[in-house]
Amino acid sequence: MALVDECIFCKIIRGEIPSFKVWEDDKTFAFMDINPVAKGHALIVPKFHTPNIYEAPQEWLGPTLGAVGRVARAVRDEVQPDGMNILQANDKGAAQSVFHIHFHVIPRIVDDGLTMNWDMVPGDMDEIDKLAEKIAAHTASE
Ligand code: DGP
Repeated sequence: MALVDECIFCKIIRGEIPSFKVWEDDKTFAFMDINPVAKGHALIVPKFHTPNIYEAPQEWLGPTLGAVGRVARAVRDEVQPDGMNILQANDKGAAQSVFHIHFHVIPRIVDDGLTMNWDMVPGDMDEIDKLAEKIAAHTASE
């Protein structure tokens, strides 16, 4: 594992900051976004600190995308949305706010009006906690 001290997602991976974890293996970690843009919004990160897609080593991207698929299927099964976007932002022009590469799993509903950028509004933590448990059960049973 190659994590750094000052990164918020590295702290989450190390368990220094709490998170609603839905998946973890030796190379990847997934947790609910605490500012969800949709019910079931989750984040998947490698256990390797790298800021973006340009710098991410290939050997970390493969396992991370594998975990993205696993979590996406789990969120789909639990939330049953009309569709799903996988989003990954690079640099400020793309509204990246945390500089540890991460993939958003964003469930979509027809005509939900979501756009590529969104306001950071904290979700209902009890609701996120309960949903995380259900999604984690799906990811574990794959
Ligand atoms: P981006 O803008 O693509 O860099 O997305 C960063 C996301 O990370 C954003 O949707 C909010 C989320 N986020 C920021 N801080 C925390 C945190 O401490 N915990 C969790 N679970 N999510 C966070």
